[in-house]
Amino acid sequence: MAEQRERTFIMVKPDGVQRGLVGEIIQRFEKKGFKLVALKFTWPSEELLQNHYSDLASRPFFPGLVKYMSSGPVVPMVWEGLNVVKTGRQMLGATNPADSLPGTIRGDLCIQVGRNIIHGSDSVESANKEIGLWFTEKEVVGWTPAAENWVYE
Ligand code: IDP
Ligand code: MG
Repeated sequence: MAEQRERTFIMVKPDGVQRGLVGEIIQRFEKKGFKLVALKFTWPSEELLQNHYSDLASRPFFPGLVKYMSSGPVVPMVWEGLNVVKTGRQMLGATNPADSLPGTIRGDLCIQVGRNIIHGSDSVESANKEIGLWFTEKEVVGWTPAAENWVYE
């Protein structure tokens, strides 16, 4: 079904990698029932991050954001499933961890907005832009999990 093939771009930021939270974050999306279709470990360039965050270029925190995000390796991923963009954002919690509810990734695992450990696309359009920026078409892998009929009715 087409609606089960919605995709979102999720990325463990450098602080999430440095703090050893990659496994915990992947586990939350796996346990939920979403399907991993792409993943890599990479140290991104400032140029890629300026492009990724181009909507925020005029914001005062933009230079610090690019510096933070390019300070070490990150784990970009693509997850697929029904309403995965919106549900993924709910799983992340509010941008500022001071406002993120307990139970969300940011609510449980971080404290400050400038070290909020994870990125998630805010719309299907952003997801498509971000997936295209971080992955080639070949790197996004279509497959059918054995448990699919136990996740979807
Ligand atoms: P989002 O990551 O929840 O989509 P955006 O508003 O798109 O939030 O901001 C992108 C990222 O920029 C945030 O996740 C955070 O790392 C950083 N950021 C946003 N607002 C601030 C701020 O006021 N100070 C420092 N960093 C910020
Ligand atoms: Mg955003």
